[in-house]
Amino acid sequence: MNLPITNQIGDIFRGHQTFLVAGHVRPDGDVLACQIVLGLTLQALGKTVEVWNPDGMSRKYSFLPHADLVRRPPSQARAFDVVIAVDTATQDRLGSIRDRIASQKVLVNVDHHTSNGRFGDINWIEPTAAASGELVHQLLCDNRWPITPAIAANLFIAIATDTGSFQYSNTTPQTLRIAAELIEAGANVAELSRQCFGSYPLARVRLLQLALAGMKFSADNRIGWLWLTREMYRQSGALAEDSEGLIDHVRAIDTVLVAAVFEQDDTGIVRVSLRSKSDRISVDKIAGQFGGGGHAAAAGARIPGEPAGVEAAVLKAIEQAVQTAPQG
Ligand SMILES: [Mn+2]
Repeated sequence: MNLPITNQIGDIFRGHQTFLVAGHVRPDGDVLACQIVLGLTLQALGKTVEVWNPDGMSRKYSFLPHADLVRRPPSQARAFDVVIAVDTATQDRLGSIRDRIASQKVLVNVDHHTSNGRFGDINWIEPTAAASGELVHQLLCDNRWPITPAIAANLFIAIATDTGSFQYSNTTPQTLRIAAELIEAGANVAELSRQCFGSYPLARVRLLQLALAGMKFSADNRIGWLWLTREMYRQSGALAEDSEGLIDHVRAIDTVLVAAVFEQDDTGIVRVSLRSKSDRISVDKIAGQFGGGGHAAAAGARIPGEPAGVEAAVLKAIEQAVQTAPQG
């Protein structure tokens, strides 16, 4: 008999004792909240559990209930019965966690990225889910594990952040049904939204101010992009995590179909984030040309090279996609 995957994962949870919940570098709200919820659920089952993110808990999401569960990996490797990777498309994205796992019996991979490399022993990859938080919610429901107010708050933020507050095309009727259940289970929408979307550090706005000054457009203003330079970070006092969501200011311009944000890191790599507002332009295909991936409406890549050269190559690929997109 083939058990549903949520029950297979439930059996793995029930049948083992030591667990690691792992999430991707440069964490977003979805991965951090899912990591916390899986950690709380395993604790409630009486398991020994570690929750590691290579970058630790970000300042932005430290309001999440039980945020202190999320730790940076220790310097010494440790052995676990089960490692659960959540919201993490490739093992690369686990960063420093990879060499801090001495051994594991089972690797469980739970994610909603189309590009997920299916690197687990058990892979639950569901690209129709708006957020990994939807999958974690289903895992809890199918196994009749309780959704406490703290868990509801975390899952609400997981879904609210990955859907841009329920605005992006990944928002489905099911997304809103789950959100409704989370509100019934104790998620306080107004308070959580204020903490998540209405409490930006001033330094982040200063960074935005500098970046918008250099914003550029092409293809009749259908493509908009900006750079976040190290000099801008220095001047504004912003942290790397403050860049999350800045792309929405380009995306939100009426003529823009594809928005891009470029950022040079310290290792000669340019990080590119892409957003599409057209269901005829899939930015994961553009990112894929440069070794990246993601979703149709939101994707990214890390590209080695000089800033000007990378910008020109990416812009050419975007222009190609915009020009050849079917009209409708
Ligand atoms: Mn996600």
